[in-house]
Amino acid sequence: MEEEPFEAKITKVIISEASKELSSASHSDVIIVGAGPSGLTAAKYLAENGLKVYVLERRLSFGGGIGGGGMLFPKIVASREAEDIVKDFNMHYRIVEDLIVVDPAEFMAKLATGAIDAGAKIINGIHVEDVIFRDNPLRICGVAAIWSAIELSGLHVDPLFFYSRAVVDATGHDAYVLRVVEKKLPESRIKVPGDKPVYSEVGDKIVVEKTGRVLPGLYATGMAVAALYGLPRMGPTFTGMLLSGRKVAEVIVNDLKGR
Ligand code: 48H
Repeated sequence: MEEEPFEAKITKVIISEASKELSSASHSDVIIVGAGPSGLTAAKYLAENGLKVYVLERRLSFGGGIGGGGMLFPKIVASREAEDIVKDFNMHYRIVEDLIVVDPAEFMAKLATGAIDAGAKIINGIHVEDVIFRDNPLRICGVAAIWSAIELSGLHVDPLFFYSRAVVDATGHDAYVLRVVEKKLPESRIKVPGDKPVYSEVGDKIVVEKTGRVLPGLYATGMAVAALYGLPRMGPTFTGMLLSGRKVAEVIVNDLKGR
């Protein structure tokens, strides 16, 4: 037989390696939905604790709302309470008027690198459309997902399943996973009123206080928490997102390692 053509090898390696990866993702410890600041922060701290973590992100990039800075002005700010997290991710930063200032490109890149280096896997182009549940007692044990391209095409294609011990809604203002549970599992009694108008200091603090388990197996972090509890927005300050991501990781580690 003739030597394998280079093009055939490219295709074969991509498909077989991606299949291995997706097969492995079919059963994990934690599925994080959304690769924004809270999801990526959670991913790093979870993976550092030895958990098998996948981040499923519907876009072909990561960072969620980071890239836009404030009204597209390319700087990210956070309060100094988050300085240890910024240091954990090896970000370059300046302190201006007691605020941490980071470039959005570095903020996104370092959050993703920190998560990846800790062992978490980020898979882009996957849209999470549903959850997997068990009843008596009610618990969430994974997600159903589809390629984002299929979702955008409007084709009726059944999803595949990613079973996990914990699912984290890190989808930001959309609170996509929580809204699915609100709509399709009324016995969960989850209501998602959406976030309140801006009150930055308060919003940044309560979002962290309220971060944690929503149902057995289901957790929320970042702006999804604000949407769930009707908390004030904080605008382009990322303190709450970083602290919320770290907190949800602590809660999950405690829950999963305790079992
Ligand atoms: C797969 C999905 C799905 C889905 C959405 O919006 P994000 O940046 O989320 P957070 O909560 O980490 O950060 C919020 C922050 O960016 C922000 O907007 C702030 C602080 N606003 C304050 C204010 O006052 O406005 O990222 C969420 C990610 C995005 O990348 C989405 O593409 C992704 O989740 N996503 N991925 N399946 N169904 N839904």
